[in-house]
Amino acid sequence: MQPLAILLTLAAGLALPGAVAAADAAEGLQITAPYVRAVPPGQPNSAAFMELTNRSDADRALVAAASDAAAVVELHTHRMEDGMMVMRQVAQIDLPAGVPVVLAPGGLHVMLIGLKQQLQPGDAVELTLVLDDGEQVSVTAPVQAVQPPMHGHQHQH
Ligand SMILES: [Cu+2]
Repeated sequence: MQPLAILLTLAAGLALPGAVAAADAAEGLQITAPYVRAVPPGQPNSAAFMELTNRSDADRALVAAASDAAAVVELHTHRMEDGMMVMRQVAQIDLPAGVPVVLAPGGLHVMLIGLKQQLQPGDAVELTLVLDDGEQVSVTAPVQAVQPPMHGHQHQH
């Protein structure tokens, strides 16, 4: 067999089990208790929270998220800067192998910017999580009422 033919055969063999790879990713990343914060009508932004556990043997990272429910979806954290709790975009959320990572109000979250739909309790938001190895994992997050502790406003002293 010519080298090119071997390459093509390999590529065809690798391309086929796409659905299997997606299923592996779903098993590799355990998503517990996902939810999206309900917001009043007219509120442009919200956030999604969940617990992520990387069940694979390799360290992974969440590098992006997407949703049809918002114009822009970003990965955010809160941190203290000059005595103020502020929200900052992060390039990725590390998911070390076997370690639960909590996305919760006041901490890490998936920011939904420019909501395209109302988010009332009983609704649900479809999210796609993108890992650093290119795997995409879909999750359905129910909308729940949450007290907003520090999200969206800053304390000035
Ligand atoms: Cu945010």
